[in-house]
Amino acid sequence: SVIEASKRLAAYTAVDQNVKLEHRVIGIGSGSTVPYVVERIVQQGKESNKNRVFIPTGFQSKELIVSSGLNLGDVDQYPTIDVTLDGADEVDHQLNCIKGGGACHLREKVLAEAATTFILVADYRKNVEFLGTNFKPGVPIEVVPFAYAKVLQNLHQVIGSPNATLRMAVKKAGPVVTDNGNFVIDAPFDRKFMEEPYKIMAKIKMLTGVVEVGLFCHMAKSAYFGNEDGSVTIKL
Ligand code: DER
Repeated sequence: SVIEASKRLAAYTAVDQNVKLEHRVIGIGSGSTVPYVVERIVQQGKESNKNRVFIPTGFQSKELIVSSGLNLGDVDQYPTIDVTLDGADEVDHQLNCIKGGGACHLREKVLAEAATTFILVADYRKNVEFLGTNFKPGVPIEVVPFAYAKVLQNLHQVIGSPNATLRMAVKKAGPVVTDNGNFVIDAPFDRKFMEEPYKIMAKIKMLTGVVEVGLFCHMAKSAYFGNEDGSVTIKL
């Protein structure tokens, strides 16, 4: 499909421009775009990859690294990462992004922060001027199960997201449970909040019981978007 082709284009371009031979510790994100990142890295050949180690951002990411025959590492062993490549749900013109559509944003943010260089790869739907333009579920928030009702109430009554909801699973009864054993709340906000995502991220983060917020502000070095016409847009 056009969307899959644009994901592959973004991922291949990002790898070609940012994953050099001297990069040995590489963070791999989650979602449906990062498999193309791994595909392109594998194409760099066994010689290039034999001295590298790849750090996952969750179960899916770990499975992807292992099934691709790449060396698996742990963020405990490699607290500093040369380059992390990850997908995103939306990216604005300041490279702020919504992440967590795949409920993996806690470990993703750890590896984004640990990376000297953090690179985003996405299809054209994610390239927006303001967060919330296309990605309608809202800001993903990982919360401890014990506190989810309280966090929901605070979002509804205090923070300004009256339509925030607990993310329910599709192929499992009950809520989505993250790789860390927590729940996810999706909190939509009006455009005015999304003009200063850092402010709303900080407010949400202060709510007792919140583990991590799916707003990554001022973290990415660049973002690669594959376009429908086969071109690539790079935001710096
Ligand atoms: O959950 C995440 O943050 C993932 O990176 C995900 O949102 C990326 O989505 P994708 O499947 O469109 O790459």
